[in-house]
Amino acid sequence: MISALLIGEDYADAQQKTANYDESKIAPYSLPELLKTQSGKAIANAEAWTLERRPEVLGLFEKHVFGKTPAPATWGMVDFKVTAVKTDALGGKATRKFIHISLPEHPSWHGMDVMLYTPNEAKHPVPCFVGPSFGGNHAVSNEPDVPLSTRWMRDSKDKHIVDNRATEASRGNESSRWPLEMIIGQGCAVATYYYGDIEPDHADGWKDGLRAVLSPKGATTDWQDGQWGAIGAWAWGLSRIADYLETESAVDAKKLAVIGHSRLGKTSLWAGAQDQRFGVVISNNSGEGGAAIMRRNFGETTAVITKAFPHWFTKTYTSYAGNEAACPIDKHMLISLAAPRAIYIASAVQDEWADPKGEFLSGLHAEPAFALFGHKGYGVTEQPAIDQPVGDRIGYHVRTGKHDVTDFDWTQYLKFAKRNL
Ligand code: GTR
Repeated sequence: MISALLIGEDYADAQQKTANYDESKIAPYSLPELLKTQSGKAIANAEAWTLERRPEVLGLFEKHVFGKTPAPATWGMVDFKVTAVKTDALGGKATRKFIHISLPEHPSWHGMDVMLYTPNEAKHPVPCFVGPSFGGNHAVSNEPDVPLSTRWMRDSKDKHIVDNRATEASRGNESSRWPLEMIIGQGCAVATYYYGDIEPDHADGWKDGLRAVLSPKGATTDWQDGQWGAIGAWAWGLSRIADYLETESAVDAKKLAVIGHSRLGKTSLWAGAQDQRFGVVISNNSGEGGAAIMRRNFGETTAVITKAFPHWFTKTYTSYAGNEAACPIDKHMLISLAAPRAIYIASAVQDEWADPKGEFLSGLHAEPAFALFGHKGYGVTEQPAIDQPVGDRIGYHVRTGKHDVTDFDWTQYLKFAKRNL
């Protein structure tokens, strides 16, 4: 398997030399019909959507893209332990808590460490953003007393990851993507965890993670079609944070927004699709395998992503490489799974690899599902100008700049979440 992976120079070539970035070279395609069941029955109202089509679409994503999340009986009890509380975090503006989440029936899983910031000024429980990080809690926060993650991380000179471990110099290296003071200043909370707490992000990472722990064959599991991949496992972690937040008095657990960037944007979409406690779902530059229409041959393709990152998906997904038309889903259907809740899709103009237009189109073609509930989508049919957010129940913008999460993005998410939660 390893030898077939698309890595290093081959991956750079796929991005820079062989990928199509020419709109006129996109072959014509037709999207699977959103408001028709697989057996051809028209879906005409919200009830039929909720009872028939939504579960069917969710099942299609389980079967063909992300795999099925095991049933709760598989993991059993979930334990929450508050390990530290600091009431004067962020210069006194916030309370910071660490919560260790573990599975008492599966002690071989080391558990996950959630970092929660809540605003001290709040008089009532507040809305909360829930999202995974690439670099760990110490990378999200600049506060020097945040414990360094001790989990596996990909070596990186820039991020000061040495021998697959974070170092003191890694602190704050993701903080520009998590403007904690701005979020707290707007009266919202934020809860995050390191995605590697669930599973290290490489082809064999699952052997040292939750998927092996929960699988009867452990690290010798031969993953089958329809069984969960890493994205499914990371998304599971987000739902466990929601479980905890239901017990947290500073947070209004009826007002949760799930957020993620890039591969973690794919994760956020999948968490939001499965777990309807997330009233707002946010996809930041999620691209291929996320919000981008897979039938558009622009930027990253199914062939590239399933060769570079097969462990993210269920096995079946690979069979759609170069054969997207055979796949019974496209990503407008992933967006539609948020209905009647609210969803925001964000692109960056220089992030062509993620196909900004394809990300826009998935929201546009999801609108009929929202309309069944009387909700408006974008309110426009063409991709808006740069830095011009649009949308009501489905939000969208394409911002200036590169693949990243910026204050501009967060400004829109805060407005959108407050309006829709
Ligand atoms: C890229 C991958 C994208 C995106 C990104 C990221 O290499 O091709 O689909 O997920 O990684 O997560 O940063």
